[in-house]
Amino acid sequence: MSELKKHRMLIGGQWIEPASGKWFESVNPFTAAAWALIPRGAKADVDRAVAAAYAAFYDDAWRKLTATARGALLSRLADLITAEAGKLAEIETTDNGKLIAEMRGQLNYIPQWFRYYGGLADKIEGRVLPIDKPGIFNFTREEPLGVVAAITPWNSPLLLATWKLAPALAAGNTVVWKPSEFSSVSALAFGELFERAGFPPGVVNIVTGFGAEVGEPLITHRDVAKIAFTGGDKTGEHVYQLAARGLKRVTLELGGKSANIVFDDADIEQAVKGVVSGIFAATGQTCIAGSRALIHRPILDKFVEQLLALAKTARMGDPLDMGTQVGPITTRSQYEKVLDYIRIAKEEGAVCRLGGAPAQRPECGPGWFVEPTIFTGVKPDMRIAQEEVFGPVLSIIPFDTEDEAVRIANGTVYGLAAGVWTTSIRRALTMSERLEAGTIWVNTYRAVSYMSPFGGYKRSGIGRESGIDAIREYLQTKSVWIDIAGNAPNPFIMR
Ligand code: TXE
Repeated sequence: MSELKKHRMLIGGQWIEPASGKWFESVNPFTAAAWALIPRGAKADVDRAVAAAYAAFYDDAWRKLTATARGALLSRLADLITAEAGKLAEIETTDNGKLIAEMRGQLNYIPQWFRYYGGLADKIEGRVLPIDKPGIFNFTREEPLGVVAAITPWNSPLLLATWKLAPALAAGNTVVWKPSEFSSVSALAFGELFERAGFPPGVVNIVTGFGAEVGEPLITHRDVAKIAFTGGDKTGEHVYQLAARGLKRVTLELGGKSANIVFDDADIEQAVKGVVSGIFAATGQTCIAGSRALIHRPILDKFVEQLLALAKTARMGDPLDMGTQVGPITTRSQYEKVLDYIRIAKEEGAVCRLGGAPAQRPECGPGWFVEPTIFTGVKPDMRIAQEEVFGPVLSIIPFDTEDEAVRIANGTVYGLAAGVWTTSIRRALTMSERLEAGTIWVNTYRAVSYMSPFGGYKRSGIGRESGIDAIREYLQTKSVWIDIAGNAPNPFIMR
């Protein structure tokens, strides 16, 4: 344990040790061995970080920066991330076991968010309103909120943090970021780049540690104005309740049980690839996992046969190897949760057609691997078809009509995304209207962009990330009234 690197947290521009004097291990999911020591933050560290962020918010070094200069900082940060992308991707893979091929792709793409919101920083405009009161000039200003708490998960650690940090900073807020306890090393390496880009001290602070010890004091801190959270829906509900006590602004990006719907007129080969990518890419550990494949009954047998054939070819193994297609599960508890759901599905009567057990392949070593798993005979109301597994487990559900497909797809508490595979333009449009989800993909799956809004319907979340409008989640509107007539009307009645 003593050979592992002891990391420090970023507070007020200083790299500091935790007040508790305690660290915890971050475990590499491929080797199942500890590889880094993470500072175990607590309330005292949160108080310091929020004080630093609060002071930075009111400090001229940040507040008096022109919006254009603020944008330039974000753009400089984007250049630094580009230069460090390879190194950061390797850290992420070591920390969370996601494929290096995917993490490199994310790291190379992340700078676009900072460039996009950097460009937007000096286009945040108020309006002059043609007010109905004579002698009044009325205009609006769009102002930052103050200190934003960003709480992020382990599955795409830097990408999901970027979705919060880029608009929050472009809008002129300051940030205290609590990364997941399972993926803190990349966050701390990322933190160095803010310093190097020239952000004033205290504008971005990072406190590592656990949800109850760091997350809760952060959410409930009086000087935190807004919470931007990505995680599971149960934690999200708890975060929402805590934030409500302080009447804080909240955006939540939570999980899903997304349906990938294949009609009999679809290009089957493409649809098979789309369904595989929807559930087995990222080992199913993604909020947008297409964990339910809804298949039109006329093509059911043919589709399942082709799907099994492709899924069987998935190469498992070291996530740092560019040729690996399915990596380990990130945490031991998540590994156990996935195996638990496989057991539940079998008990519920679903038929396991592929996988359904821990991987015993030599190339998987001691890591937490679960075989790509496919169930048929799944009924829409089974737990395996209703609850988020967050692993490589696919439920196949047949349907006969468009109405039935819509009913099944919309029949969960979630609404993050849905996929539709069809060559009919009418079907593509009607399904995209009828499906209750924040993102609809037609003849593609798992596409995201800094330009396009992302977020959930129903229990999948509140608010949107990415795209122009997402910056409004980090702004508040002020209405300014100026009397230009110079004659006060009756002071005893409302003007
Ligand atoms: O997530 P948590 P976990 C889903 C997925 C997964 C389940 C549990 O189904 O199996 O959630 O995963 C912080 N106050 N998703 O336990 O708990 C925590 O430290 C404040 C979907 O890893 O939601 C971490 O930084 N913060 C998802 C963050 O919340 C708290 C991504 C997320 O952790 C806290 C991850 C508390 N009381 C999991 N408790 C997605 N939408 O992509 C925890 N945290």
